[in-house]
Amino acid sequence: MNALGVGLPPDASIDAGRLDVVLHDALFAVSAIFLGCLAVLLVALVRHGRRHTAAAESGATAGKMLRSAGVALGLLGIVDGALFVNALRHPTGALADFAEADKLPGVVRIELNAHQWAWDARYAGADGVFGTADDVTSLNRIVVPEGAPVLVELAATDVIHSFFVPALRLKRDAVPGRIGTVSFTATTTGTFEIACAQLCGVNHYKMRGELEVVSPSEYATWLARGSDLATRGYDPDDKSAHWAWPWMAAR
Ligand SMILES: [Cu+2]
Repeated sequence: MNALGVGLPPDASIDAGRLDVVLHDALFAVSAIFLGCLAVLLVALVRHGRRHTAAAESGATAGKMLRSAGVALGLLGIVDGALFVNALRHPTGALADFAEADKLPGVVRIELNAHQWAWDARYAGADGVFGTADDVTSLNRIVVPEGAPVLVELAATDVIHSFFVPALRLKRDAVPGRIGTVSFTATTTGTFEIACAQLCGVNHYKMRGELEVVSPSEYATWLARGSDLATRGYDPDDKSAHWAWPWMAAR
């Protein structure tokens, strides 16, 4: 983002830069095509004025068809070719595959429950199992360590919401009745905005949260303390607090 507040927010994940390249290349390609179309229109305006007598249209000839096909293929090459080349230029690792990424060392697992109008986050705690007394829960705030792969399972309990973290270039719908998945690796410590990107009711605008990226040691401290507090405050009769689901149950 520049001084005028125009452009993309600062990137804070390993994937953001790759997406920015695609966005910028696509914008460049679309702008070039747009200017080309304008130029053709301009030439047509000048050449086909009042005094211009149109030559008889002879119908589709092989030459014309070849020319049209050439233009169509050229446009396809410019737009999709740019996307394809960028996809090859930055081959992605295991994070493209959620089940594969789940096996990575140091992976952070978060269950995120979207509802009108907040984000409920849950960490499995010291025992690594969701839905137990030592689960760490957090409202409108996700804490993750810098440099670690983070996997998020995303649910919604009422209407469709959308988990959007602009600094990560990450957006995924949270659909009632389904568990969605997203993964990211944050590269910069700091606090970043979480927004709901799907109009979900009158207080949609309030559905903001914070993603806090901290050092691995700070994260370990935060999680251990949260797990400890959760265990001591655990109330087995408070059913509404136990909204967890088994990790990777949807697959
Ligand atoms: Cu929402």
